[in-house]
Amino acid sequence: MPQATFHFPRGFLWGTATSSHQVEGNNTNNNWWVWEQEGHTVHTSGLACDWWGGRWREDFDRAAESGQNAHRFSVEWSRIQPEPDRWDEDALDHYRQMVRGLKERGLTPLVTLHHFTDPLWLSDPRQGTSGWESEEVVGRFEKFVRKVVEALREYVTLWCTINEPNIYALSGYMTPAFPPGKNDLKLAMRVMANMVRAHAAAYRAIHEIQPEARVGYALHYRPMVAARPWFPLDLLMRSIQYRGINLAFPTALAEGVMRSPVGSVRIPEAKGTQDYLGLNYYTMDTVKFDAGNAAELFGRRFFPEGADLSDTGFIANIPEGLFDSLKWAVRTYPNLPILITENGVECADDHIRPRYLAQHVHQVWRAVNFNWPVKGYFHWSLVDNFEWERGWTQRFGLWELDVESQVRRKRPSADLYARICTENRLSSEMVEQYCPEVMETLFPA
Ligand code: IFM
Repeated sequence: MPQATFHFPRGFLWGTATSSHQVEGNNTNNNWWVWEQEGHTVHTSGLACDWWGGRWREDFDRAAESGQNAHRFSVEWSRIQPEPDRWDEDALDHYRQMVRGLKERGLTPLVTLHHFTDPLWLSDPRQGTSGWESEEVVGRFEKFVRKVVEALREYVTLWCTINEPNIYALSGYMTPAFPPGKNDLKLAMRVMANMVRAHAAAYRAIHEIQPEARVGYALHYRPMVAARPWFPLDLLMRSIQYRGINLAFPTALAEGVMRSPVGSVRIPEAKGTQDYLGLNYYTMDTVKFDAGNAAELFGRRFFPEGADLSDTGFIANIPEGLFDSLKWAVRTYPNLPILITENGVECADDHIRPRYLAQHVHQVWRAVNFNWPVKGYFHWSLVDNFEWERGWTQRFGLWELDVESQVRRKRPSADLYARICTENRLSSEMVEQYCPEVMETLFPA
């Protein structure tokens, strides 16, 4: 068997990512809590991973003991600003303890300021409203961001303004998966435009308070290929879906113009408002023309036959897609540092995760070897957490969670990731031990 090692540069960030609503529990004052109580999700979030009850400590211990040197988590707007004119200083103090807790354990905090959830005073599913439909949200978000940055600036310099604005807008306004459950492409694009404006305002506000800050957002990027590359309608559908899902937000930051299938919006203040690109990559789609699928603009996205699928078929293990995503990022924003802010797979018995992890880390290494400025990798996720409309049916954790008892159990891939993080490399010996089935692919004889 060939012996080889893929080394990473010194100072590379190795971490995991989480979000407030998915791990904290009892977030009763936000739009997702109401959405869950109304029966739109498979399960309810309940106590989640009980981080609000203090279990973040033991999970941060797990992250630190397994060699991670960074952690991405989000603060919950509805806790910090429970009403438009009231700040909860205890909640801010709780987050201060968390970021201090990360620092004490040697982990660099990456703090996300918006990760899908809104306070009820801003967005209320009972009334079918979301404050992101109105431009007023820009000033409101900026005010919230200023408060958080002032409170945490002693410990945090790495900020992510908004997580997956494309998914927030499309899942809430094209499919009924997210609140407010509307189906209106124009409104989706208005929401996205307001997210671009809010991001730009937050970017400036953070730099004003903390000039040394590094500010970005996390884009859910989905590479796509046409099912039949010789068939013009498949190519057209691929292009519409690809641009609609992936490009609206990034073009706004690159050019100051948000381009979408329903027109362009000039947002000049957004141009250049990122110090790094956060990339969330999970999988890649094949796209076909489908005359019967008007809901998705006559395109159908699917995985190729025989794909290496996750438990519920939500993700196909296509590591080359991560390399393609990084190539797109480097071409779109030459020289801009890139963080892989999420990457992972749902698998309860861990049969796929070790190979998914090794194969994706290998693609990151390839990118680093082209001298592309990839500075870190955050695996989704540290511990099983609440997966939105899919409830607890999908298990993304390096640690398994028994939701009832709150007991955590380490999965084998946690040990593999610990080796990668601790040694700052991926070796043939690790692959041989944890996922020998991909030995030949990663280390061909
Ligand atoms: O759990 C989510 C996360 O909140 C956003 N990105 C995708 C993850 C897996 O579905």
